[in-house]
Amino acid sequence: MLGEQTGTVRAAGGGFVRLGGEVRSPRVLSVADLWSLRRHECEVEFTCRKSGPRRHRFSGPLLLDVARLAEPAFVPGERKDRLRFLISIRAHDGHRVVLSWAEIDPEFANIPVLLGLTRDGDALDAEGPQLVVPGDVCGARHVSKVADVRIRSDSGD
Ligand SMILES: Nc1nc2c(c(=O)[nH]1)N[C@H]1C(S)=C(S)[C@@H](COP(=O)(O)O)O[C@H]1N2
Ligand SMILES: [Mo]
Repeated sequence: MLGEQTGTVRAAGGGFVRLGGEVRSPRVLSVADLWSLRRHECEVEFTCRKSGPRRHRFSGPLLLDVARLAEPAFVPGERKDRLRFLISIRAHDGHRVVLSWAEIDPEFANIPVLLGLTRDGDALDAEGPQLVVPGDVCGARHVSKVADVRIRSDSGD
């Protein structure tokens, strides 16, 4: 459901992704909401220091399209304003990763980061979507079981 629901995410994974932070339109996205967005596909290869080489195929919406649903609090049309923003991704098991907005911004690095809804052909509906960062050498940013996506600006001095 796209809407104003702001309750907590189910503790044990899957079901919902909370989307918030410095945004005009925070929301809780259901798996069905994510499936309703335009899907992209990608194949990634990475090496984990612990478990060795891996290759997976994912499909799902762009993180950019998901993040835009929340209407990040940018100054409209100001490219440099967007450079202050970052995206924090948190998984149900506590694994956390931060991206800069510029990594996914079409006017900067334009990396097609996905929120994968399928991995190797299997739906991830029960555990929740998986962040996929094409081009990464190590697999640690391919965060599975995503629970929270928070958009924030650097307001330090
Ligand atoms: N939620 C979550 N996602 C995670 C991790 C984790 O600990 N928690 N580990 C990462 C690391 S270090 C790697 S190498 C890959 C492993 O992917 P695999 O399941 O294909 O081996 O998942 C990544 N995603
Ligand atoms: Mo890893």
